[in-house]
Formats: sequence, C-alpha cells, structure tokens
Amino acid sequence: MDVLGKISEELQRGNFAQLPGLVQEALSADIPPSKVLQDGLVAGMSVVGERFQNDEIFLPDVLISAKAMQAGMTVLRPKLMEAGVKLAGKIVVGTVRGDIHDIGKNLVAMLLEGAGFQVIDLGIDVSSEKFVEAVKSNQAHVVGLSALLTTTMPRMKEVIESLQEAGLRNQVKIIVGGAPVTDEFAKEIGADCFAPDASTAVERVRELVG
Ligand code: B1M
Repeated sequence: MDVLGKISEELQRGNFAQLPGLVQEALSADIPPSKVLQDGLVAGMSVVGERFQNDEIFLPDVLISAKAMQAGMTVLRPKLMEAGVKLAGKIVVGTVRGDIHDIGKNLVAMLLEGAGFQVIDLGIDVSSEKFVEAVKSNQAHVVGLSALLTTTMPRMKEVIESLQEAGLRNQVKIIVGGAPVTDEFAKEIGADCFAPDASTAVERVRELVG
C-alpha cells in the first residue's frame, strides 16, 4: 500500500499518533500537499462517513477518526499555506448555532488559508451576534457559514438577517456550505453562493472578492 493509502487506512482506524509521521513521509516523497489532503485524509474521512451512515461504526469511532484527521492537518496546514498567494482577502468562517460539526468547515478554512486568505475561524455553535461582531471588528470581505444538520440550516438565514439589520449586508459576501445545503437553499436564504466542497469553496470565494 502506498503512503496515501496508509494515511487513509490509519485515519479510518483512528490511529491518530501515526498521522503526523505518515503525512510527513508523504510530503518528504514530494507528493503535493493538496494530493495528500484529498487522496489521503479526505479519502479516509469519506469512508468513515459512509460507514457511520450505514451503521457499521458508531459515534466514538467517528470522533477518534476526526482526531486523527486533525493530527494529520497540523503537519499539512503550513505546507498548504506555503503554496498559497498571501493576502487575497479576509473571511470570517464558522459553524452555525446549535451545530458542532467542524471537520468540513476546518477543511474549507484550511484550503482558504492555503489560497492566501486571512481566515478568522469562530469555531462551532456560533451565534448570529458573534458573526456580526466578527465581520464588523475584522472588516471582513466574506462570511462563510457551515451547517451539517437539517435542523441548523435555518440558522444561516438568521445570520444573514442579522447582518442586514446591522447594516453590514452590502459590505460582505456570504458563502454557505455543508452536506445538507444546496444551491437552491442558498438562493432562497439570500446567500451570495454555495459550494459543495472545500476546493469549490476556494474558487467561489476567489470569484466573490475578485
Ligand atoms: Co453527525 N450527523 N451528528 N457527528 N455526522 C451527520 C451530519 C449525519 C448526516 C449522520 C447520519 O445520521 N447519517 C446526521 C445529520 C442528519 C441530518 O440532519 N440530516 C448527524 C447527526 C444526526 C448528528 C447528531 C444529532 C447525532 C446524535 O447526537 N444523535 C449529533 C449532532 C451534534 C450537533 O451538532 N449538535 C452529531 C454529532 C457528530 C459528532 C460529534 C460525533 C461528529 C462531528 C465531529 C466534528 O465535526 N468535530 C459527527 C460526524 C463526524 C458526522 C458525519 C459522520 C461526518 C461529517 C463529516 O465530518 N464529514 C456525518 C455523516 C456524513 O456526512 N456522511 C454526520 C466529512 C467532511 C469533510 O464533510 O462536513 O460535509 P462535510 O464538509 C464538506 C462539504 O459539506 C463542504 O466542504 C467540506 C469538505 O469537502 N462544506 C462547506 C462544509 N462546510 C462548508 C462551508 C462552506 C463551503 C463548503 O462555505 C463556508
């Protein structure tokens, strides 16, 4: 098995202590950081997602794989950033209130950093007020909202309304994403765009600030 296959495999097993070394091994073999991300870490996490969906594994298994993903990212993040062009714009990102899923949001944040954006990551379970405050204090160009639950998708609309009420809507562009989110939903709530995955999110954000 090649090193990318090993990364995917160990991530699925939740062997987080192995991940930094394996990612380093892949980078030392001159495999591009974006390939290590897509064909190693993301590939492994996708299998974990499918197995969880099919009830083949359970929440604690998923959590430990998430920890392994983060362990690999600590080594990969600086390399992705090195590859990027600096100061492309400022973006505030976060997972909306009531939602604690952050693996996808972290990927989006990481690729945006890699593409040269300054990312202000507010984390998980972020209230509308916190988004508004961060946009104001950082003079952000873009806001990125993530939601993984059908029950938290409506929170995205609330953030947009709060930005409107604060008189900031005309100053910022809004991108939304997360597994249950669609292009149609994005239009319905008045977002500027939707991205189905992290790479597309970078393309869309580039278009938004371009
Ligand atoms: Co949860 N969970 N979870 N979970 N979880 C889902 C989302 C679910 C589909 C699983 C299932 O039942 N089949 C389901 C939601 C059902 C629904 O609403 N339709 C679900 C549920 C029900 C729950 C709980 C309610 C379970 C419970 O407690 N009974 C609970 C909710 C907690 C809460 O948020 N309040 C819960 C908890 C958890 C864990 C904590 C165990 C863990 C999260 C750990 C963490 O994030 N740190 C977890 C996980 C890991 C999952 C699954 C298995 C995987 C999600 C993931 O990380 N995918 C997920 C099932 C699945 O998706 N197959 C599931 C990998 C990640 C790379 O993809 O996040 O989609 P994703 O991100 C992609 C794109 O969506 C996009 O780019 C990313 C990269 O390509 N994207 C954006 C994401 N954000 C974006 C933002 C953008 C643009 C693109 O612009 C800003």
